[in-house]
Amino acid sequence: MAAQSSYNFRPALIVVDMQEDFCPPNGSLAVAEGRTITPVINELLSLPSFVAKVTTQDWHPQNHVSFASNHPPPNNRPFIDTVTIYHPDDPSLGHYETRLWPDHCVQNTPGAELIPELDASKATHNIKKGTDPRVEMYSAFVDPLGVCDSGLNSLLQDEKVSHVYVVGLAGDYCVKSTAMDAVKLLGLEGKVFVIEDGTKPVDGGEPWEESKKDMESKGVKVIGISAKEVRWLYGEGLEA
Ligand code: VGL
Ligand code: ZN
Repeated sequence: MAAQSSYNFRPALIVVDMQEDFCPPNGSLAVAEGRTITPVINELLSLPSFVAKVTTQDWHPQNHVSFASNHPPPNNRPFIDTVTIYHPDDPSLGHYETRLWPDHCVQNTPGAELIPELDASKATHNIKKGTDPRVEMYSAFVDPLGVCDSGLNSLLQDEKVSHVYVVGLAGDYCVKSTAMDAVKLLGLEGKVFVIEDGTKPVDGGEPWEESKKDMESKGVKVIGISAKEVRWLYGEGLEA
């Protein structure tokens, strides 16, 4: 493969859901070691090479369909049970199974805030997602049935983004869906990178290995912080 040239390198950074509820010690849906990735993310946020730096926030109304508390027992155990979500306009337009969670990231509550140690002031944009109570939306772009569009796709298209770097929480849910949608919606096969040192999964071990394979099979590259694709951000390895 030819070296990446600097004149058509227009990378974007997406920092997914670095919110209190996804972090120990008090988050209702805390991802193990979720806070520990913040220095890696802050280093990326400090780089001038990104044409857009987007933070996202899971931003649910209290009556959100993904909250176990909004479903009747006995099949409403958080982390364990699932529900079927139908297209809100017409069930024949599509449906999907989705996992139930504890209440989390309720709009305008402390749990929905970005963690204070994240350098969020360096971001150029903030995207709120999961605001429609009727649908689950892991991707920062759209929900699985195309009911809600966050505007992120048109934002990145307007900036003529050539490569997308995705970090944040959780690796196996919102980071994964966001990265796969970046490939699909922006047509960036092989140019969307999940930096593994900048994410943590809900389910580690073998499920996380499977998630990484799913991403790779959809044109996402899962890379480490020392990869050449990260060095490009420092102007290294780019041809004039
Ligand atoms: C997420 C579960 C529920 C995430 C959001 O940000 O990965 N996971 N809502
Ligand atoms: Zn959520």
